[in-house]
Amino acid sequence: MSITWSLDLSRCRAVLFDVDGTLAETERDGHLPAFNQAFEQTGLGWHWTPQDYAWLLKTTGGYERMQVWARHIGDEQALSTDGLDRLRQAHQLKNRLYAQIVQTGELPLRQGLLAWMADLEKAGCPWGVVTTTSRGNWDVLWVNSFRDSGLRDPAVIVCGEDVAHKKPDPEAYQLAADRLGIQPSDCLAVEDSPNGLKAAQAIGMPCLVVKSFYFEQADFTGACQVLDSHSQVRVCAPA
Ligand code: XBP
Ligand code: MG
Repeated sequence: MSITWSLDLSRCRAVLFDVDGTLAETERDGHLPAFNQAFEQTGLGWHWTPQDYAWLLKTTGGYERMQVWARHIGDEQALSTDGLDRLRQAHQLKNRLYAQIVQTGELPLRQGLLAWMADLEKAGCPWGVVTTTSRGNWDVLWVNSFRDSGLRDPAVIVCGEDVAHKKPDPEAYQLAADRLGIQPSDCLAVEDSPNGLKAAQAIGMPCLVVKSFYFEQADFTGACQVLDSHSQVRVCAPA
C-alpha cells in the first residue's frame, strides 16, 4: 500500500508548485511532441527520442536545451548568429504547438493535484507556481486545465522570463518568497526534478518531490519526501 504524507500547515506558510512534470506530464505529452513538430515544420531536420529528451532535461529552458543539442551533435551552423535566430523562431513555434496540444485537453492534470490545492485554499494557505517554462505555457495550462477547478488565482507566479538564471539556480524560488514576503524556509516547494530540488535546497526551502515520467529513477537525496502521486498528500490545518 502506498504511503501518505502529511503537510503540517503550522510549519508552512505557502506552497510553491513547479509546473512541468509536477502539475501534468507536460514534458512527455506536450513539450517533446511540440519540439519534434517544430523541428519538422521549420526544416531543422532534428528529431528527439524520449531517450534523447531524458538526457536533454538536465538543461532547463527549451531554447537553452536546443543549444545544448546543437553542441552535442556538432551543428555549428545552428550556433551561428543566423542559426540562433532560427532556433529562437523554432522555439517560439514549439510553444505555439504546445499551446495547441494543451487546448485539445489531452494533457490532464496529475491525479490528486486539485484535491490538495483545494485543501490548501480551504485552510487559507497561499499557493503559487515557480517554473522555468515560458509564461505563455503557464497561462495556457491555467486557462485550459484549471478552468473548471474553482481555484482562486495563484498567490504568486514566477516563470522563465522573470529570472536571469533558471533552475537549478534558486533565483526563481527566492523571487517567489520575496514577492510573498515569506522566508524560503517557511515555504514548501513541490517538484519533480533534481534541478528543481537543487533550486529549492540552495536557499533552504523544504522540497516535496512528486516523481514524474522522466525522473522516475533520479536521485532526490535531501527531499523532505518523495512520492509517486499527489493523491498521497494530506493537508493538516492547524487546530
Ligand atoms: C521546465 C523546463 C522548461 C520546459 C519547456 O523545467 O525546463 O524548459 O521544458 O519550457 P521546470 P520552455 O519544470 O524545472 O520548471 O520551452 O518555455 O523553456
Ligand atoms: Mg518540473
